Amino acid sequence: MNSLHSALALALSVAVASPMAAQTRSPGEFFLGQWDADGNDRVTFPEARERRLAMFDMFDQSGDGLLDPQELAGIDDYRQSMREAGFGGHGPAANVSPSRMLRRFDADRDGNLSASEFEATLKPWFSRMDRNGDGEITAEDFGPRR
Ligand SMILES: [Ca+2]
Ligand SMILES: [Ca+2]
Ligand SMILES: [Ca+2]
Repeated sequence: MNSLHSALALALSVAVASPMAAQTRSPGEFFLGQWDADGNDRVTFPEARERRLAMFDMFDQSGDGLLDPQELAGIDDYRQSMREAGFGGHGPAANVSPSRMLRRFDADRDGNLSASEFEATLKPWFSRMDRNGDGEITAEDFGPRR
């Protein structure tokens, strides 16, 4: 049992346990539940960074400190399973395929994403999620665009 599979199992068990709840919750609640480490209803940049680096470890199955295309595809599968479970595309790299991630973020062009290359994906993602630009992701950043 590796950590990726336990994450998948967790995602699926959550989906089975509460298929309706995911639909009726307020926008962003699931996201905040996942990313808000200290539970103050706001996801700060350091919180997002910490979780993203934990994700890196989770998906680095070979433990060599690099995400190869196959491991990146694991992220894609994970995201897909979350989407099928009704949780939308708020994963680590919503709507970015492994090859696109590599094209965009593989700074040294070795065909793998290192932790620092992976971390570089955080900033554009965070600012996209932080719609009102106050530097934190809160419930206000979800829901209909104004
Ligand atoms: Ca927080
Ligand atoms: Ca690289
Ligand atoms: Ca915000």
